[in-house]
Amino acid sequence: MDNCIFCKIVAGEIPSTKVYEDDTVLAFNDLDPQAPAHILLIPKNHIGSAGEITPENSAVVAHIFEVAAKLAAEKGFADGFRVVTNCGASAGQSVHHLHFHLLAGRDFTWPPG
Ligand code: DGP
Repeated sequence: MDNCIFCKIVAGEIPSTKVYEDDTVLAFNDLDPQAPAHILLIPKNHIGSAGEITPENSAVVAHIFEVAAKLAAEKGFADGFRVVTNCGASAGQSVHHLHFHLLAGRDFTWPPG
């Protein structure tokens, strides 16, 4: 999609520190880390947000969670990590391409702010 930062990262037009890639999913380090480990997991195909997940495109979401579990285990965070997606401006979504934040390496509070 034109003017989507994460589509440009998928296309290699914007550099990123990739930590995982396959045919449908890309994971890379967040530019502004909020924890010692802060990885973004995205579908390669553009989905605007969690609010646009449908029966037709939802398979990649399950795959993203498989990748998140694999990365957390590989990096030694299987005992405690957080996966979160912000949907809409009022929830803090700033990039309108579905992404899941995988955060680990520190304690987290609940509820989030
Ligand atoms: P959110 O606020 O939930 O939409 O999260 C967007 C995240 O994307 C935020 O933590 C910062 C990150 N981000 C924005 N632009 C870039 C970029 O060009 N590269 C990388 N690696 N991360 C980015």
